[in-house]
Parts: sequence; C-alpha cells; structure tokens
Amino acid sequence: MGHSIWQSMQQKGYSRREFLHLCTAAAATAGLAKSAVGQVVTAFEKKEMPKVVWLHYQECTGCSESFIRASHPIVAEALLDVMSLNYSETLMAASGFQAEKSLEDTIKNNKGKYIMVVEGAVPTKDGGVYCMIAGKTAESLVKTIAADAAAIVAWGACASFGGVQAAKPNPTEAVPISKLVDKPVINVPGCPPIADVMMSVVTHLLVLGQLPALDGQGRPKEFYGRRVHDTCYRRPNYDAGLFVESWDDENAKKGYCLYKMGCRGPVTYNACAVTKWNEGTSYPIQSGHGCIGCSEAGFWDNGPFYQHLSSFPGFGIESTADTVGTAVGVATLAGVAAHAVVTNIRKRSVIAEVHAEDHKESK
Ligand code: FSX
Ligand code: SF4
Ligand code: F3S
Repeated sequence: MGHSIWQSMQQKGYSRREFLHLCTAAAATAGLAKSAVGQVVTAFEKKEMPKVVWLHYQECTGCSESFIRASHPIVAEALLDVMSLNYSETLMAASGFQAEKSLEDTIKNNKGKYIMVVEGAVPTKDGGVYCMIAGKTAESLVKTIAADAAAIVAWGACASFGGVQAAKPNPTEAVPISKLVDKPVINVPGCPPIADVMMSVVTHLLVLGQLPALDGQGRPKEFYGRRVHDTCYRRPNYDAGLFVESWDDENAKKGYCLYKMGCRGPVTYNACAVTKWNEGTSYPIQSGHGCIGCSEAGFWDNGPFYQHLSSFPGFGIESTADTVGTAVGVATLAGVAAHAVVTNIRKRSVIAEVHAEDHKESK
C-alpha cells in the first residue's frame, strides 16, 4: 500500500501549513471555489500518491520546457513532489536497464492507477521503426502502457493531433495518441501547450480524480472553449476594421488587429489571451505576431501563416469548436454580419481617435 499525498509530503519535510497552502493553490489551479478547499485537503490526505509515466516520442520537448515554467511555482514544485514521476526520459536520473525496469514495474504494479502523459506523435510506417526506445517501437509502447492507465494525457499538438511530423507529406506516417488507443485521451494541444493549462489539467486529475469535460476534439472545455479572437485585447480594432496592413507600418505600432497579416485567432480555440504565457507576461499577438493556430488539428498544413483567412465561421463568444460547424450557413448570419458592419463603422472612428490620442501622448 502506498503513502497518501499528505504522508509523502510529511516525509519530505513539508509542514501542515505548507500542505494546506498547497491544497488551496491546487483548488484554485483546478478552478474550484474556495469552499472546495476542505474537499481537496480530505482528498490529499486519503489519496495514494499517483504514479506518473511521462513519455517522449516524435517532438521537440517544448512541452516539458513549457510545463516547468508554470506561473504557480509552488504548485509546480509541489506537484512534482506529490506525483511520483516514476519514468520520464527527460527528467529521470536513471538510464538504460534501470530506467526500463522502473517503467515495467510501474505498469505491472499499478494496474488501472497510473497516469500516462505523452509528448510527441508516433510513427507507424514500416512497423514503427522510426522511433524506438530500448528496442521497442513507440507504437507498441503506447499500446502497452495505455492498456492499464487510469488516465491518458496527450501534451501538445504532436501527441494530440500529430503536429509537425504529421504535416504533409508525413514521411513516417506519424499519428496522434488517440489513434492508437481505445480509451479517452485528454488532448492538451498547442505547440507547446500553455504551462498553466497543463498544470490545471494535472491538478484536476489529482484533486478530483476524474477527467475534465472535453470538447469534440478531446480538449478540456475550460481552456479550449473560446477562440483566441474572443478574448483578444485587439478585438475592438478588428470590430472597427482597423488593421495592420504590413509589418512595421504605423498601424502595427498602434497595435491594430493582425487579421490581414494572417492571424488565425478567429479559428483557434485556446486560452492564450486569458492566461498568457511566462507568468502572464504576454502572448504571440501581444508580441506583435498573429496567432498561427497552434492548438488546432493540422495547423502546419492549414495554408500559409501570413495569408489572411478568406472567411471564418461563427460570430460571438457563444461559438465553440463543437457548434461553429453547424452555425455556418444559418440564415441569420447575414443579419448578424449586417449589424456588425453598421456598428463597426461607428466604433471605428471612436477607436481611431483614441489611438491617435494615445500616440500623441506617447511621443
Ligand atoms: Fe510538439 Fe512538444 Fe510543438 Fe514541441 O514535446 S507540440 S513540437 S513545441 O514540444 O510535442
Ligand atoms: Fe486578435 Fe487576431 Fe482576432 Fe485581430 S484577428 S482581434 S489580432 S485574434
Ligand atoms: Fe498558439 Fe495562437 Fe496561442 S499560435 S500560442 S494558439 S496565440
């Protein structure tokens, strides 16, 4: 019988106060109300420390790089203490036979209890020979490890949808994890995914012991329920028809909308504009570059990054990845668009005036 999370923390020298602090932070990270902290404390006192195997296949390890930059360092550090990271090709001290033994023992002794997290896609061409670890193909490893996993998490665009190695012509016939297993996979796409989103997914599994609500593409709805465009701070410029026309023009300096420069925010579901990156510092659009749609399936092949979208489905923040498909072609759309045009002409002059004022002040 393993130790509970609290017992393991005690052994590592954590005080009761620190434990309660972690529970509060974990509840907040998992998006739970303050009143749920008691529930988290009880869960952590009883729950056995979950064993985690963290696998790497065809990828660049940017997902791990992102994870260790979570902006809740206490949660990040403590999570690595309260999870038993039994196998990780990148982080583990063991190597060779010792490392392989750790993986084998974990899956043999914790059937139905361990969490499997994967970075990277899996090549299937020629019997899977293009990615092998300890003489086994990534394909066979995924199938074996997934068979007895309690939960499977696919980190990043590669594990979720195939990513860059599955881009045309996909020379190794790389596939996402969900194509190889017959259980639900929590897809956490992005190239890489946002650290705080990764942290929240892990915390959710740990605290609640269940899968978060997922959209039709297996992404947690809490973080992938809205388009980048719906929460983008440049959105008033879009609505007013104020666009950057070329890199480094006056409009770029004023922070106008990047739609004409190829921004894919209108068709991309992710939380970048809300959580931002690197401790809430910024996100691609805030840094002056359009969104390239890195949390969407097949984004590498979805046309040139610097060519603007000819059209996109769905108006308003009510649209979700599951409903926009059905919203296209609905007769009322023309009415919505007409309304938007009239409103936007009015907004446009007001916003342009504000920008002009700001520009004057900053000179
Ligand atoms: Fe893929 Fe992850 Fe892109 Fe890289 O490991 S999602 S190539 S940033 O990092 O898998
Ligand atoms: Fe923001 Fe891009 Fe939408 Fe413009 S098109 S409002 S820059 S997400
Ligand atoms: Fe990716 Fe777009 Fe966010 S490119 S990081 S989903 S702004």
